[in-house]
Amino acid sequence: MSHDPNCIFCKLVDGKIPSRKAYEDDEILVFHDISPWAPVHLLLIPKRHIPSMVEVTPADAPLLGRMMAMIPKLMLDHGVTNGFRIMVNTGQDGGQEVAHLHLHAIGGPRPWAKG
Ligand code: DGP
Repeated sequence: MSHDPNCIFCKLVDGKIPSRKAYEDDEILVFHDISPWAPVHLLLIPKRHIPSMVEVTPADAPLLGRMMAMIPKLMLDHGVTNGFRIMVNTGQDGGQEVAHLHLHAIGGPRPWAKG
């Protein structure tokens, strides 16, 4: 399915739910997470409805590669200069809450950092 009318992130793509956008092109939308874990917490999604990494096929590799490859510049543009974390929660045991593939890109001082 390329679009799921019941999916919250598809509604974000459609503009039916507002979001703080950081980047957008024909295939990809990047926006700020509503519950950030750190000073910069972006979500990168394909505009096409792919439920999770489980449904990704080899044909999606260029899209996923593009998403990964744009993260360093996005982080830098948001002032992140000391490293970041990329996370893709997948499925129930992977802690995925929204069933539309998304990459978390998290930068800045971390709540999980020791000391
Ligand atoms: P995950 O647990 O990996 O499925 O993360 C889903 C993330 O999506 C979670 O960090 C909160 C975020 N989120 C959920 N709903 C919305 C929304 O409507 N707007 C925005 N900006 N983020 C959302």
